[in-house]
Amino acid sequence: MRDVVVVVLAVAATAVFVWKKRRRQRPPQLKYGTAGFRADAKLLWVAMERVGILAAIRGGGKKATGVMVTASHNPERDNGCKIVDTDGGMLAEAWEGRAEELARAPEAEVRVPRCDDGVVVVGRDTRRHSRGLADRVKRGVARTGARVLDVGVVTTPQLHHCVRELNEGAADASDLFGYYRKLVEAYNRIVPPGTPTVELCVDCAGGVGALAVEKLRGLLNGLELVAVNRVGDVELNRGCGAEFVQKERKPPRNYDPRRRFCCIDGDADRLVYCYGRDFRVLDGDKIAALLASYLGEYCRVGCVQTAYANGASTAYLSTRVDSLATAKTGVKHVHAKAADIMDVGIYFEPNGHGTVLFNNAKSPPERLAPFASLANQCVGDAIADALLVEAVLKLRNWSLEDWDAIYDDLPSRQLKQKIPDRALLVPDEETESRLLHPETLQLAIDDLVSKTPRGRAFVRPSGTEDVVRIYAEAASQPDADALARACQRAVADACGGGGGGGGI
Ligand code: G16
Repeated sequence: MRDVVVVVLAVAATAVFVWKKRRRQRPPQLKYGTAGFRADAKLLWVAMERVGILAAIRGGGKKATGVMVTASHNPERDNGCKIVDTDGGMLAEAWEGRAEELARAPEAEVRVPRCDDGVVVVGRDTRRHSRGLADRVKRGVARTGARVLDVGVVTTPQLHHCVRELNEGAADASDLFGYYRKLVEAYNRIVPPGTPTVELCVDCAGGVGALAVEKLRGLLNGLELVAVNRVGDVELNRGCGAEFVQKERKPPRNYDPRRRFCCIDGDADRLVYCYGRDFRVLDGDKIAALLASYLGEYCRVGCVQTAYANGASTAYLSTRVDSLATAKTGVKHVHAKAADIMDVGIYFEPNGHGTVLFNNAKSPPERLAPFASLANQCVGDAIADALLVEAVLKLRNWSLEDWDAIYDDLPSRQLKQKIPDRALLVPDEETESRLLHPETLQLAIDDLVSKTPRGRAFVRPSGTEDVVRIYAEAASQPDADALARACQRAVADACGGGGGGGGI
């Protein structure tokens, strides 16, 4: 009997060894998506080591870069990484192809250059596999000779901040002291001491944002932050958080209509607000409108939206900002455009991802200087954005209802559809709101839109989830729902989808 057990164990060990070896030799063909690699965590072990190598190479042996291990708004089982470039922003698009090549290469073909004086800042979210995957990133960095600066569990914007600070000469930004000090000092310069205190519940989606919220408790004039849905209270991003609330338009877990609420996502780079018993959502469009209307009183403001922006927000902004542009979905696209327009460039995707860029950062009008310190200049930052919103609401003396009333959203609906291969769908390069292929599917959508009062709809493959996203808006909610469902059926018919839909 003992011999049989020994043989079985030996066979199992050999099988695992062979499987691991094969996986290293032929890693999965991952695609660099909207915000980096993202997949089921089990598929990422090889890719993460390669990402460590790539990040070190990108620093050129001189500058700091960063890797954040996170799948952000995705379910707990997924993981991924966001690679942070030397300026603290997202990895330059020109490097995405190189990242893909490296992640997909058989081990025997990987050439590792020396990057001895480089630094790679490595951070991670709270997923159970994030620590192990971060270790793989570190192993990749070590292969190049570059130094690893492990900042542990941090929000994505905090990691971006560390990289930028290091490259701007900070000796060490890893304790995040400078990050919190900057937020607190800037906010307290806008909101004076003695301002009546408002409590803001922050639905942290079961993720890392709760740690940042706790750090800020008791430090902000007239604002008491309370972390709701902390790590361990709920399953990450499930039934709570910015993505759930914005897409499903349903209250997050532990919502209390008597309290002021905002919701962030699993790595704390997105923010939406919600309120009331009839549950109203103030999404990224409304945040952009609030900030643009205030800042526009003092300087020239430009705004960048994506095709997902609600038509009513576009109409509102078009009469209030000096420049309004549309970019493809993804922070990397909207950020680049916003950095190029007017004195202040504001971008927010409706899902809550955004920030305010002070393009004349060295000389913002005096009144706006603290806003320029408060707004994260690298990437969307849910915590910084919540402080911006609260500061403007206080300056305006507005309630959430006052803010919500600046315009009425057009009824809209977002759905998802799983299909066997979402690469079949090729959207236009400008705004991703029309399909170049399959043409018949685009014609079918055009036909559905033409029959819907004030209808607008488009479909595009997600770059973070294995789904096709469907967006529809119309004059009434039943019409928007019907248009979205009809587009969903059209996608399934054209691309062979079965099940996996969702959203309503
Ligand atoms: C990421 C990007 C966002 C984008 C979102 C959805 O967010 O940073 O800019 O809007 O994915 O992208 P897609 O529609 O391609 O799935 P996060 O918060 O998940 O990192």
